[in-house]
Amino acid sequence: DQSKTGVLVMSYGTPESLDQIESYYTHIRRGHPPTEQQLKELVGRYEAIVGGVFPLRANTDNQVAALQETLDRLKGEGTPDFKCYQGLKHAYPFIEDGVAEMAKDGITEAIGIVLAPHYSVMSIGGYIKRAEAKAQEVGISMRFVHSYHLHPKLIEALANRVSRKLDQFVEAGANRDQVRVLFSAHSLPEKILQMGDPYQEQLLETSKAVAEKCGITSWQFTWQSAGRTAEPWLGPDILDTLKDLSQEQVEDVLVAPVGFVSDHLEVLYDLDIEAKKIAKELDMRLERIDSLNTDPLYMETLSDAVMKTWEKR
Ligand code: FEC
Repeated sequence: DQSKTGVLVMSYGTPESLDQIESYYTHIRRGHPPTEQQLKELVGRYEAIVGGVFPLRANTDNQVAALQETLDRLKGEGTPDFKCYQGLKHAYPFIEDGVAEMAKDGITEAIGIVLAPHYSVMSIGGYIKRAEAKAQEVGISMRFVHSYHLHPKLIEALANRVSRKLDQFVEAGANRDQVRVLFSAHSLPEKILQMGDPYQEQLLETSKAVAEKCGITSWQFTWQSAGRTAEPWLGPDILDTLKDLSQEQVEDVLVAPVGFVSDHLEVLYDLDIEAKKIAKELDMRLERIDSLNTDPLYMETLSDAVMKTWEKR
């Protein structure tokens, strides 16, 4: 259908059953299978979050459907009909499958967007490279949204969530200013800094904008979920940050994982289980803001970014 403009909505991807974890992990490791021990640990983490259910699978489906509805609803005069397709980095349907599907439907023009707001050559750059290569192969002209980390609606959605949780701390007897807000995101290898990568700066910009919007001064940024490899990763890691905060006598911590947009392993395990356990040992109260998932403000952020990129074509 040539009258439609494709929207390739890209996301990380997750296994769909416990027996798919090994091939998923092998894909993440660029074809190198994990050791038995590594595999066992990862299976254990998935089992700990929800026992055999992979929440990112349904969450991505829901986000893509909600974006389609939002694009249909906000379509203006002169905007084309957009049709969303899914393309995942490490699971079916892969990025290449999504592009092939668009070609099968006769689409010749498409916009690509990733369900992650901050650009790094190692994250968003990787998605774009694969989509672009496949698009060229099948003759689709594609343009990409590179980041949307300061979109006013994204900042508003995140600020609402931070404020809501701070209110709960206050209801439980804490002083609002004494709650330390920890903005966090997935760590990447330190070498990205030498490459002039904007990832860290964009994350700090989002954190600052959200802090300003909710009028908080007691905040800092920290990394999480660093890979288990020998090379140095960006730090400090949240588990070390919690230990430092305990030394500073901080008792109340609110984590805002602004680098993630959905409930999945890195939030449900790394924060809700691992970080909470350390906080408990340190006698701290740790809460986390709700994930964006299909928040209408997030969907409008995505839809606006898609339309702006289409207008610039
Ligand atoms: O719920 C789920 O099933 C998937 C959760 C999940 C998300 C996610 C997002 C990001 N990652 C990023 C970078 C890396 C780098 C490596 C790496 C490794 C893993 C492993 C699992 C995993 N990641 Fe992930 N990531 C998720 C899951 N990630 C599982 C493998 C075990 C481990 O190391 O913990 C290291 C690869 C290597 O070995 O070379 C680098 C970045 C994001 C956020 C942006 C995005 O969503 O694309 C960056 C969700």
